[in-house]
Amino acid sequence: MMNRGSKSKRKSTIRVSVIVSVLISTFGVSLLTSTAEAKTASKKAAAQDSKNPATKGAKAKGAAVKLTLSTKGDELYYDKATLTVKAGQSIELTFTNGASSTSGLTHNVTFVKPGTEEQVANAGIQAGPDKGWTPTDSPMVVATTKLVNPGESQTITFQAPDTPGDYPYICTFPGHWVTMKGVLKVTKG
Ligand SMILES: [Cu+2]
Repeated sequence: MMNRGSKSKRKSTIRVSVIVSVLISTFGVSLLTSTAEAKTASKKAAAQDSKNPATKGAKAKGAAVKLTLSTKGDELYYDKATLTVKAGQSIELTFTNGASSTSGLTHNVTFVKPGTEEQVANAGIQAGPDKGWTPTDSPMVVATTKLVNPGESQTITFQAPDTPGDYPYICTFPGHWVTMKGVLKVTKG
C-alpha cells in the first residue's frame, strides 16, 4: 500500500515536470513563430497595397458617376452645355440622340483635349464615314460614342483625365460641331 503510494507520487511529479517543460518549449517556439508570421504578414500586406491601385488616392474615386446627355430634339445642340466631374473619376455616360426618326440626323459625343475641338472635327472629316467621322486613334480624343441613330442611345464608360481643365465635347458629324458642343469640366479630385 505504502510503496504504491510513493511510486505514484514520483510518477506524477515526473509527469508534471515533463508537461511544464513541453509547455515552455512549445510556448517559446510559438512566440518566435508568431512574431515571424506577423512580420511576413505585414510585408505581404504592404506589397499588396502598392500593387492594388484601388488603395491609391489618385484613382480611388469609388463607383462611376452616371451622366446623361441628349440633343435638343432635331436641333444641332446638346441639351447640356456643361458636365462636371472630378479628375480621374470613372464616368458612365449615356448619350441619347433625341432627333425624330424622320430627321435622318445621326450624332455622336466626342470628348477632346482642351482647345482641340476644331482640329478633331477636321480630322474627323478626314477619318470619314466608315470611322463614324471620328479620329478615334488621335491623342486629342479622350473618349467617344459611335454615331447614334435618331431615337437611340449608347452608354460608354471612361476615366476622366487626371489633369483638371475644360475638355470640350463635340459631335464630329461634318458641320455639327459648330453648334453641337459643350464642356466637360474636370475639377481637382
Ligand atoms: Cu451631330
